[in-house]
Amino acid sequence: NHLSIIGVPMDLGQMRRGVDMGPSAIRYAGMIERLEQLKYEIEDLGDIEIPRPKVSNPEKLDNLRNLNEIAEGSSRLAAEVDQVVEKGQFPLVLGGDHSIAMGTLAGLSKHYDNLGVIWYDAHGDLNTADSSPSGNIHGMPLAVSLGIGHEKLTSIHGYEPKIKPENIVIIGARSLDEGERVLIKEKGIKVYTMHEVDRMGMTKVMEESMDYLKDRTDGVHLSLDLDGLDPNEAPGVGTPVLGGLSYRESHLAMEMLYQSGMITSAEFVEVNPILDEKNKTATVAVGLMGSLFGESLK
Ligand code: DIR
Ligand code: MN
Ligand code: MN
Ligand code: MN
Repeated sequence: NHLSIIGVPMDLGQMRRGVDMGPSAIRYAGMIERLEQLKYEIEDLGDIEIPRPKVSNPEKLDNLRNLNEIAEGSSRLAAEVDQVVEKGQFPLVLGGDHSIAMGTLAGLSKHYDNLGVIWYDAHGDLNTADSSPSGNIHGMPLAVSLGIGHEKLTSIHGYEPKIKPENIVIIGARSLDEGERVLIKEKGIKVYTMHEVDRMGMTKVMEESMDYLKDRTDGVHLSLDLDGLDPNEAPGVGTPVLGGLSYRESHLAMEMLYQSGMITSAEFVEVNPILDEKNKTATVAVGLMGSLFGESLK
């Protein structure tokens, strides 16, 4: 019942500045006060230091923009997350763009034989330098964590792979690149696209996802990209995609995860207050944390 909060002011994994202010925006939206009411012991460990790229026009080394800085920042995050888990505490990581998930998973996964991952996102984040249309590393962390990608990234924290394809569930996908579709098929990764959410309803999607992960994993990390939600409800994200998960579906999902008791770590990423409307997206993120940590249940 001890939450350790780690901010990661990372904006190098994509092209739109401002997402490095995500951790501040989330704190400003009242996260600590909200979680304290839920009888958790909260420790805010502050922000990880992220190296700045040396040139104003970021190098797109091998179609991997800011590779070295991201690898370095992720290693620092991995070390911090590792320590938190070592102490038996729950790591709650605040992004920052989604490239930080490579570091989070690197720090977590050595503590588990079969770490499960729920990837709540409009995107698959399963690109490699070869398949990426953008060269943006925030579109690659799930592939990297499977051990697929540039060695500087797959080897973060000194081991690979971090996770197994059969321990992943992607929820909310509606923008998948060709190479990502191939990888999903090839590895048999479980995906609930918006089509399935619409057809089955969020209740069934979550029941199935949790059933699926329950027997095969010994811990489950929630990696929640705010662009999984519809941009009407979470406008402060760098790559909005119409037709997303609703506010209510998302709260339901968080409440069901809380009731299951299976979540052992979490991260909330891609909050960009510069692109936001009056800090709406950070406020949504804090609300979802409230539900994930048991707010709405008596
Ligand atoms: C796209 C966008 N698939 C890419 N990815 C995003 O650049 O790889 N991930 N926005 O969150
Ligand atoms: Mn993402
Ligand atoms: Mn996304
Ligand atoms: Mn390798």
